[in-house]
Amino acid sequence: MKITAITIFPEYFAPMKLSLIGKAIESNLISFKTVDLREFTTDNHRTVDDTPYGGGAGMVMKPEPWGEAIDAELVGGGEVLDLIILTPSGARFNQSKARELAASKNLVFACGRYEGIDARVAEHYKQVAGARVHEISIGDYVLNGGEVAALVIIEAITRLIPGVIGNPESLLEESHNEIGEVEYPVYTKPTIWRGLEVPEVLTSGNHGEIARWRREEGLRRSESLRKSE
Ligand code: 6GU
Repeated sequence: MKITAITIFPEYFAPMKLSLIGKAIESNLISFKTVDLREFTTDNHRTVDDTPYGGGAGMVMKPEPWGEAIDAELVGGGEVLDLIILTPSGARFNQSKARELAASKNLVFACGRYEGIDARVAEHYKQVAGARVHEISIGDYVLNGGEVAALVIIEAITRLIPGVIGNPESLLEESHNEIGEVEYPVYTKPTIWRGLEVPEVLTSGNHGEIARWRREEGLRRSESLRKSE
């Protein structure tokens, strides 16, 4: 999988060299690069934004640099390009979208800033053969830009790629939770910590009882989460 992030702040992606993702890049399971959007401007000030048509507060990202930067990722690519446009007004990201995108060979993240990217950029690439456009939000709150959201999505996607995480069994356990069920509470040694004990069933050695307890605790947690939503 090839991953590209187009941004005016490439430094935001420094954490990509850390931990499991960093190792996956080193071992060529995935490749990652940033593209500085300003490299695709043509004026002396390297302008990427302008005032909104129709008026209003804030600035809008100009379409031309985005078009040039994204086109550069399309050339020579036999693989379909999945263009992910990060925007608070996109479709909410979830585990099933992560699974869908984990099958991509070529992911390009367009990290908008200010009030967003001129809407014609998404419109244009929806009509381009060889590109699939995904307008995505990571939740109901507003961030300063798409960079942090892109990092979230990259982590959710790459850990689904075979070989990226050390223990594939944990992926199997998690897959039970895609219908919105959260996981059961977990414990490790010591059995008593600050007066709090590990539930007895977990030290009983009775695997049937343990499985049942975990199922019930998971359900209990999901129910109380749903009520607080
Ligand atoms: Cl993808 N971008 C921005 N700017 N804010 C967000 C978001 C994305 N997802 C939630 N809030």
